[in-house]
Amino acid sequence: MSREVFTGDHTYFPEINKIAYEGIESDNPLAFKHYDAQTVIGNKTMEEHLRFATCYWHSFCGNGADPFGPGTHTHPWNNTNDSMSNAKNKLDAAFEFFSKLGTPYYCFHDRDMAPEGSSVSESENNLHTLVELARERQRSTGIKLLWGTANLFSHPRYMNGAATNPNFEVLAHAGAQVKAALDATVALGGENYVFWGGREGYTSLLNTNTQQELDNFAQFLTMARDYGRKIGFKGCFLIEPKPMEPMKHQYDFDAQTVIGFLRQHKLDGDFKLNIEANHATLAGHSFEHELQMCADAGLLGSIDANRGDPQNGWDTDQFPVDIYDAVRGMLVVLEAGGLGNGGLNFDAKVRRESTDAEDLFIGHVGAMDTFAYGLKVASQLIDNGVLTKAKTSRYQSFSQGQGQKFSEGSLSLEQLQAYAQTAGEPKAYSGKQESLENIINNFMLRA
Ligand code: XUL
Ligand code: CO
Repeated sequence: MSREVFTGDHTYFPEINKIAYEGIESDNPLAFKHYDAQTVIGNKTMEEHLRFATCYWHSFCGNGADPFGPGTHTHPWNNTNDSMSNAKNKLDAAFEFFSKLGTPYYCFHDRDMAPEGSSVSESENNLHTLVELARERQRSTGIKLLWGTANLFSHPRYMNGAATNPNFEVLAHAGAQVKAALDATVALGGENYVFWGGREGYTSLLNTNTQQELDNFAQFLTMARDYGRKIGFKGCFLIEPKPMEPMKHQYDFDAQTVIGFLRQHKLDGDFKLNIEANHATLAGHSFEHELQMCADAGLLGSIDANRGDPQNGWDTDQFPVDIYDAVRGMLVVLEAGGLGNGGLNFDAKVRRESTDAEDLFIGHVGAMDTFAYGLKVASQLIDNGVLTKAKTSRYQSFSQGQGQKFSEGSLSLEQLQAYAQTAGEPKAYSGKQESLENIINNFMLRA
């Protein structure tokens, strides 16, 4: 067991050292039990498979405020009256956190990193100043940008949407913000650029022309894609589906809705999807269902790893600790060939009542262990082949005889009818769900 001595900055989290791997016998809340960055699973290290990212907004901007009361988390980087000084301090705190925790990536919205100014130009200048500093911190720590994005939902001007706003003046502001956020992402070597459709949706059909809003949305994304490619962005554009909240109807409802939209507007060559676990469950799906829909379409881009609360119908953004969910999610990811340019971004926040500075580290440590465990078990299941074999044999009637002809498109409906007439009543085959579930449990209990 190596105890790495942390040589970086100790200003904002002086009590916390570099988080080390101590193995499953450890009781240290500030040590990894499963995540050992350099352990090789299959053909890659855990670090390369999982590509963990810390998110800037929940970790360094959120303060525990809710609709019923103000923040409960006091951040030492917010201690002056000057928003630019606070933003610079926050950047230092963020890079101290990433370095101590060992997430190789981070993600941010423009307004997380730099405050909005009183004009488009002032906002752009603020962002530019912070991006230059972030570039320097990235260079000195080796930490990289998984994705950048623009916050097109907090400012009151976006109350009726950004790219789907009924007023062109607002859409133009959103365009200016996306341009600057793309410039920032490229300057920081970002590997992806995300669009989460914050207020892209509507509340009432009585005042909404949905067709025009969706056409405008596609036009806006096309312009952003063209500009990104023009300035040399080689990464992936991502759309993050969510069915509701803040709007009643969100246009990017779920994976299949977004996949259809991207294909309809010929954006599927440049865009993939960023699947968030809590958004999946809000849409009435499971996390792994959403991942599978993307994988089937060849559009699995990245993951916002978190979880909802089974009793609450809103986006609680809790740290992912459900090891079963992680196994099922990682099975889809590994079978799809991995995350590619994407990663696992912890779009998660500590609870309002979790007020110690160490809680933010502990939340991430548990989440990283959960996915490291999921990766280990999923990889063992795939190597064993038991699940693949069961699935292949369930569909084997399409690999031979008339079934194969059907799959190849060389049977007519009349031929299907003629076949059914002679074949007799089909034999019943068990789906074996309980058996497969028990196999997963057995692998988990042994891991
Ligand atoms: C909101 C959400 C966002 C996106 C980025 O529910 O998930 O934080 O991930 O805008
Ligand atoms: Co998210």
